[in-house]
Amino acid sequence: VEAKKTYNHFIIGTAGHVDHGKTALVKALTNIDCDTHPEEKLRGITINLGFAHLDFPNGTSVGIVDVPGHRDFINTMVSGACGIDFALLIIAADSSVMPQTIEHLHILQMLGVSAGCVIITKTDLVDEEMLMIVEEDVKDLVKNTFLEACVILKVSSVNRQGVDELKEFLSKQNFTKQISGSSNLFRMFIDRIFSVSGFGSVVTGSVLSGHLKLEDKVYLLPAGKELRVRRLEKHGKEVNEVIAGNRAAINLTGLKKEEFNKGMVLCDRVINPTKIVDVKLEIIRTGKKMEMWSHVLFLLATYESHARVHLLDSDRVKCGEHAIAQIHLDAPLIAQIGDKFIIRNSSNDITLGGGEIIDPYPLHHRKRTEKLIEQLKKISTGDVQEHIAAEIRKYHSPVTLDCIANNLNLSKNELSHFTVELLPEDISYFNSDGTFYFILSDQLGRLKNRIIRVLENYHKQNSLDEDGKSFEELMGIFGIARNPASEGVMKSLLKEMIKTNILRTSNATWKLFSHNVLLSEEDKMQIKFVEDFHKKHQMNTPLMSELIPQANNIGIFNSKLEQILRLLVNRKILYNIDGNYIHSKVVDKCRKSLVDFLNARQDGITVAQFRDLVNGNRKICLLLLVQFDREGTTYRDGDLRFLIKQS
Ligand SMILES: Nc1nc2c(ncn2[C@@H]2O[C@H](COP(=O)(O)OP(=O)(O)O)[C@@H](O)[C@H]2O)c(=O)[nH]1
Ligand SMILES: [Mg+2]
Repeated sequence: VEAKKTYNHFIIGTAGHVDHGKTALVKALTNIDCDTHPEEKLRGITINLGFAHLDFPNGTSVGIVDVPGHRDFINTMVSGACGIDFALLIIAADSSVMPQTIEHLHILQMLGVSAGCVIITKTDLVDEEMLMIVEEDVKDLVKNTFLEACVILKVSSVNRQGVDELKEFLSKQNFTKQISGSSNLFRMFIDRIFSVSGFGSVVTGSVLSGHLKLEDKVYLLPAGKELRVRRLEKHGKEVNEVIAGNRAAINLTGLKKEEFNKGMVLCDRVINPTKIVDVKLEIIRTGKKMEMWSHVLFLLATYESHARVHLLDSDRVKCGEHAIAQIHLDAPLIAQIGDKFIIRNSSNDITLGGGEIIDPYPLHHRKRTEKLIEQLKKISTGDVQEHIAAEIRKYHSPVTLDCIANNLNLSKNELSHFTVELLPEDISYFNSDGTFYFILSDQLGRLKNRIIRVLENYHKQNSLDEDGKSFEELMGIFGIARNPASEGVMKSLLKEMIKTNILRTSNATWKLFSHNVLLSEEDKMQIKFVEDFHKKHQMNTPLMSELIPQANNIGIFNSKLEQILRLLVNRKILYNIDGNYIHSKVVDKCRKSLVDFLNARQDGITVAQFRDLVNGNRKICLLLLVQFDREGTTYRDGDLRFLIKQS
């Protein structure tokens, strides 16, 4: 079990209509002016994200992201709102709820923000009665959202009325979240990049998960470039580590500003980009209905791309309804399961809805089958069990649990919630020495049948062979799909087939349990012929070139001859010494002479002495000595051979 660390980490984000006093409120709280850009100063509106931090007396420092409220900058608002933990929905008392108040609230809701409060600003401009009306509007607005029943605070950034109360309220929030330990993936969407003279490139962003230390390696994705962390800052202060929930500024060695594109991610490992994602999505109450193949703009943190939505479980989704869909993106995306996104219409003027990624690397679903939809609904619950099952289903060959966990970036902690026995029935598994191998059950069935058919065929073609096929030969069934996982499955499956009396082993091969060599009268006659041929040759090495024509003469042709030779070897009647067959009587007789000779004297034997001893030609003598060395009767030292003393 992994140790859980508790960190103080939290990001507050503003939201609300343009000119309602968001930036002014952040300044009143933190004394930091977020509208620093000349154009922002000139137009008096926020265009880029603003960043500030609120430091509490107890030492906690909380990051604040100030977003633009203007309808033209919704994409920027989405990128800022991604990664926030607590929302300040800001509404000016003199104008009450306006279009982007509603739109921002929808976006926060879709992004899964779950905590926040409403702040009515500019209270200095209105009377009590107006304030009460605005408060009623607010209560209507937040019904059925995460802000239903939230605290509503009234503030003026001009006369500072309510500012201290707001600070007090924020300081009482629980700014700690448990995040699991070291194996969590570090991920941060980059929202700004700039060059600092003497330091190189600095990037900033909200850390979505994991942690990063000085000198760590990081990758800029999807480009895949490896970089090193030279300096880290959190809220303007140098630190050694940044973690999930921090606003971080990271000075990177190896990065040039030109190599950076909007939507890029920093990660502590390489994650493959994707252009198709499976999602569950929701169309907002006041949005527009969506058809089977809609063109949309897809926003995920700083990433944006045109996309087509392929609805899977319905032909259209009405306002306020949910759907399961496959989204085809124009630009490569780095995403993980559970990432939240927003969709807008393709001309980027209406927010349609949003949702959550349930599979970042799905197969292309050409058909909308019941089975597929049922499986997607299951994984949309976010259950690890179902995600693992879905990942295994993408493979057409065996796969290990390690590989699946790696694909899904599952930490050990997340994996501990996985129970192999509870996998759906369409997936089979083997546990071999602690390694889990998965294969789809129908693939396993086919593999089993292939093994049986391959052996049936072999036995039919080689009726005199008492053996079956070797492991290597059986692995040929996988063809090019052969890999360590397929070997693991084959090993386990063969074991299982032996246990269930489908197979037997013999001489390091596998054969059908039922396979027995039955010899006909003709077989027996032919076997006797081949045995006699070798027996009568005695010490003259029998040559295949002599055997073959003689065998052919009496109707033994090549494959049959091979089978007979193998049978005689298996029955230990012939020795096969490097493709030369010598009768066992000859080998045994010579062995006995050699052992007697060596037992009588201690100074070994040369090849020439052995030839005289057994009275054979040079070729057969060399073969015999090789056999005696191999079987462990003798050993060779230079020109001499000695007896290996049997203990
Ligand atoms: N009277 C008054 N004016 C405010 C208050 N807060 C902001 N303003 C003014 O409202 C305008 C818009 O404020 P700003 O913070 O830029 O709004 P934003 O677009 O929501 O960030 C500016 O001219 C501010 O000076 C307030 O509490 N009282
Ligand atoms: Mg502003």
